[in-house]
Amino acid sequence: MKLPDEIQTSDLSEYSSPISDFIKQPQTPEDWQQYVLSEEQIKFYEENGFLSGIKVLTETQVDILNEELEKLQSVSDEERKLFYHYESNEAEDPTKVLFHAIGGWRVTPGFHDLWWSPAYRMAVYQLMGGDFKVFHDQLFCKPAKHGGVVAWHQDFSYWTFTKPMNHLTCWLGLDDANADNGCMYYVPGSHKWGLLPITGLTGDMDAVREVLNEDQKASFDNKFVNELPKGYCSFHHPLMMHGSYANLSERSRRAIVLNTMGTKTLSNVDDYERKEALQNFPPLGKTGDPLDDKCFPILFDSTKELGDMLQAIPMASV
Ligand SMILES: O=C(O)CCC(=O)C(=O)O
Ligand SMILES: [Fe+2]
Repeated sequence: MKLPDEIQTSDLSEYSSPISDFIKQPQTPEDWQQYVLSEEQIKFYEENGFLSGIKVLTETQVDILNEELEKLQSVSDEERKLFYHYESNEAEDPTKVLFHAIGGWRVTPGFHDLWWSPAYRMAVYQLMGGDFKVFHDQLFCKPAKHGGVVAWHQDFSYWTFTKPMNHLTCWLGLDDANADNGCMYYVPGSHKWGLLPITGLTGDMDAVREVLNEDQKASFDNKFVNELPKGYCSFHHPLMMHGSYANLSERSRRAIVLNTMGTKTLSNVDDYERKEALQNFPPLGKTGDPLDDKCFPILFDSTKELGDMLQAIPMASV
C-alpha cells in the first residue's frame, strides 16, 4: 500500500486517525454491534487472563501488512530513528533469529491504520473496561528453521515506567501459528499471581522459574497452546504469564503485537531502573505527568462512537 498523496511526513505518528482506507470504519453505533464480545467471552478473560480467536484482518489485509513488514525489516537510517527499539536479531542463542521492533506504526500506513481496526478497538474497550490509547506496537518475527524463543514473562514487568497498571496486549498473527512454528502459550489464571521481576525475554525460556513458587511452576503443566490462523488475535492481561518456543519448522512465524493503556495512564519514569531501554521512546515526561505525546493517541471515545448502545455492552473488571 502506498502512502496517500496528502501525507507529507515520514513520521506517521503525526496522524491521530486513519490515513488510508486500509480498514473500513463503522459509521454509526449500530455498525459496532457485530464486533461486541459476549458476556461469556468477557467472563473467560476475567477468569483466565486471556481471550483468543478474534478475527481482526482478512487474508488480503494480512498480505498487505507482510509486504510492509519486508520494508520494516530493511529500513533506511532515517526510518530506523522512528523506532523506539529495533533489533534485527534479539535472540541470545547465536544459532537463532528473533526480529523485535517497537514503533513500526510510525513508518508504514498499514501498521499505522491497524490501530483503528473496529474488531480490535471494540474488544479492547470491553476487556480494558473503558477508553484507551496507544502505548506501543511490537513486531516479533521468527524465521523458518531457526526462529528464536520469547521466554516466559509478564508484559507489565517491562512497563513499570507507567502507572497505574491498566494495559492490554493484543497478539495478532501474520502467519498461521501453531506449536510447530513457535506460537504463543498462556498459563491460564497467572494474571492473579501479582507482579514478578524481569527474568529476561530472549534467552533461557524457563528463566522465570527462579522466581516462582511450587504451585505456580506446576500450573505450567496446564499451559494453553495459542494456535491461531493469520489475521486472528488473542488478548492478554498485563500480568499474564506467556511465552513462545523456537521455530524449527519450514514456515515463518510473524506477529504484530498491539499494546494499549487507559487514557488516564501517567508517567512513572523517575524510579525506573532500566532507563537505557527508554532512550528512543517518545517523551514520557516526569513521574505523575500524563502520557500525552503524539505517539500516544486516543483510540476510542465510547460516548461518541457508541451513543445509546453504551449501556448494553458487557465490560470486564480486572
Ligand atoms: O510473539 C511472541 O512470541 C511474544 C509476544 C509477546 O510477548 C506479547 O504478545 O506480549
Ligand atoms: Fe509479552
